[in-house]
Amino acid sequence: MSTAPRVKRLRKQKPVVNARPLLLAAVLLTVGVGLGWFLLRGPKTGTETAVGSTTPFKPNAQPNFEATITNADPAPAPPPEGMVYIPGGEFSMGSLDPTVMEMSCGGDEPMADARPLHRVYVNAFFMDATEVTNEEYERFVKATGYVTVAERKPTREEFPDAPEENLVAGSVVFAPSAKAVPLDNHYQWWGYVPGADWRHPSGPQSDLKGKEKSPVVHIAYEDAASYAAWAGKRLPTEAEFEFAARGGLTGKPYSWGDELKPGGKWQANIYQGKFPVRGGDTGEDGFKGVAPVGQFRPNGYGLFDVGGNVWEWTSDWYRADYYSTLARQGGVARNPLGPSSSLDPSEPDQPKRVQRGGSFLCTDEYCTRYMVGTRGKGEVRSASNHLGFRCVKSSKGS
Ligand SMILES: [Ca+2]
Ligand SMILES: [Ca+2]
Repeated sequence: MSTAPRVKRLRKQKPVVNARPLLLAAVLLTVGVGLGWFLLRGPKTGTETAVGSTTPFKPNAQPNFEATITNADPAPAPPPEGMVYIPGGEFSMGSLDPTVMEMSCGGDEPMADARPLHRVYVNAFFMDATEVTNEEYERFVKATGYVTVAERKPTREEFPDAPEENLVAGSVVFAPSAKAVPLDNHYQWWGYVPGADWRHPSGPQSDLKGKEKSPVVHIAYEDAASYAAWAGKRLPTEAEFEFAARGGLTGKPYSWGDELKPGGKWQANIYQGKFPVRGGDTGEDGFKGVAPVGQFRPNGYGLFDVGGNVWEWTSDWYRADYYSTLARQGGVARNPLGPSSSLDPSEPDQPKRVQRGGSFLCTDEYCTRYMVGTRGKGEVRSASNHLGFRCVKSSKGS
């Protein structure tokens, strides 16, 4: 699943829908959302490899999960409203290869960027129990007058080569195909829609009536970070997100345990049915498309929707080799903040940050990134209708 970044199309295609150039582009199929922006802008010079080398880490044997060691300290204070206490501790971060685990519903992606498993420690913190909702984001916008990236007209400076008619504010929206298509080109089911933004999640004719408790979407990285700063919070690091999402469990494939559908009951808002065909989403889990937050059982820390519903931004830059770098260093990585720069080998010119959790479009037929140790990524100026966020707050200040 993934979204397309906004840029790609701007440059080369005639505008049909175009736009912000498509900013969208997408990025690998997995990602949450993608990039586009840089395409429009033109490649950056030199995507550095500030963290580690790009040489794959090849230990003699892949490490397996070791026990999660949860800090025993009690919460220093009652959690702020809407947040839960995450005690912190040490855990094995990442994912085994689901394609060789004899697991059903693991999909056909090896998830190489989520290995090797490595030990990580994170301090205690507070985390929003749910994804940030439309009504919460509206309070921020009313208080500050903030305008999201999707609502801004792309500038000639950003996209010097784009046709003028493509420089239109908008965002990427899932557009189901008329019939079954090969799952090898996400442009078949993502389109850049002028006028799509957080207030108009499906396009200019849509609105937020009845969606007050649904997660806000069409949120680029800076839109999420700006909200967090206003709220006196911050975005989670990737390590914080995964520690929290695991809910105190050790090495489980899902934030709720071992099985995708224990007792025949869906545990998250993902996608059932033929993907990405129009009318293909059967909504067997109770929801076709996005769901209001908090509709499924929370994990062990009281967090809702850390798998599924909408993808969520983290503050880490994305590098496919970051886990290898940490593993090479050995020991326990303490409160890792991610690499100092981004490098996705498949789209090296696009600055991307890590996204987590998968969305209502994830399915074991195509993208299983609702699995708790797996990773997504997205170009920082791109958004879509399945990308949102939640915030954290350090338990002692910061
Ligand atoms: Ca669903
Ligand atoms: Ca989510």
